[in-house]
Amino acid sequence: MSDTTGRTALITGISGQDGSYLAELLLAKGYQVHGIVRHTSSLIANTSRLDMIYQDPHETERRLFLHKGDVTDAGLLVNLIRDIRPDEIYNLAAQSHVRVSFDLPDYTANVTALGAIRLLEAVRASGIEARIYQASTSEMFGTAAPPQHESTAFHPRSPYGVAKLFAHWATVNYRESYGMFAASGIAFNHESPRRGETFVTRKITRAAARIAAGLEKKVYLGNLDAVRDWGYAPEYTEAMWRMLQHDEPVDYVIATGRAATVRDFAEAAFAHAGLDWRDHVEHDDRYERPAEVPELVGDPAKIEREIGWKARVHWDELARIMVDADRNALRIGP
Ligand code: NAP
Ligand code: F7E
Repeated sequence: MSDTTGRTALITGISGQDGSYLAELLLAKGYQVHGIVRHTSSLIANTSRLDMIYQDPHETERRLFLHKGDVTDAGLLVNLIRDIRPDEIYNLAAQSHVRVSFDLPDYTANVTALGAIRLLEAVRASGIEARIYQASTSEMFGTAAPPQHESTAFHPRSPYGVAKLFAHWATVNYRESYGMFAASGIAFNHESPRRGETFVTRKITRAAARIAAGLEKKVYLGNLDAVRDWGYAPEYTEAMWRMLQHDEPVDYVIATGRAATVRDFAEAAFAHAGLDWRDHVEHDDRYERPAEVPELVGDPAKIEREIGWKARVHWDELARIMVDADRNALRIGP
């Protein structure tokens, strides 16, 4: 790989799960890292996942810069990109919760779909030659039969999936229309101890930890039959970076290729906490979706062959990593 010291990157969604791991990775590689964080009325900014790498604004040697902003603000994006002149831009900002997107379809489209085209247009308007990573998703495949790969036909099943498909094709279109180095990673589910607490893996591992500690007795879930291909988030942010170091802008599926049901994940997580999941998991309709995506299992052959990236952590080890982290957070770790 080429020397990356002194390069500049801009990350939208830096405060999210992936954004925080990617910022750590890029800082370790010598990048100057800029991130967009949203305004909140109650906090200076929502940056708890960045605590490990926070640098005081008065530090002279600092390489992490956080900018107040929002991907719904086109002018902000243009001005920021003109000022920073990044070599690489990672568009991770999204309303990323599938169930929530059914309740907030307009908002989800504005952030997740239009946010991507605003960013692409801002790069074009600023006249710089930044390489752009777009965070596409396996949700775009929807009901397509597994294993899904780069040529599988899309059939999204939620406002989130539809919005991401718009952003995906916008990325392809700007690449083809203007010759921009813009590439989409079609990432399958990836998780970590930093996963939001309402996504199913974290909801399960957090509940297993709290039940083992005697703080709760039950967790309420929706569809236990859904099949997912769960990988480990820090490995997926490494894949994002590698895609932008490639000679050409190419779209890749990022996945482990292994399948498990929500039930399998719950069984493994509870067992690791010394519990039987059947004693603690109850069903609640409110966690079902108007349209479900039944089975997502990726075929990562292309990224393994062309980029040399391969997932190492699979869903059962991931469940153990996340349970250990949630138990440690309660100070009762193994
Ligand atoms: P996440 O934890 O939900 O993070 C989303 C980030 O976007 C947060 O930093 C959030 O800020 C920010 N954001 C939301 N609305 C915004 C707005 N209007 N303007 C600016 N920033 C905004 O998601 P993730 O799991 O890290 O995923 C990263 C990206 O990959 C997302 O685009 C997601 O859709 C996509 N993706 C994720 C997966 C997965 O399994 N994790 C798989 C495929 C694709 P706040 O912290 O202020 O909310
Ligand atoms: O659901 C089922 C649910 O919300 C996984 C996002 O990062 O990955 C994520 O989307 C499965 C679904 O993730 C509950 O019905 C059962 O079948 O953890 P999830 P997701 O919808 O797959 C994709 C790739 C993204 O791009 C998204 O941004 O689990 N499930 N019971 C439940 N899900 C939740 N959240 N809560 C439950 O109680």
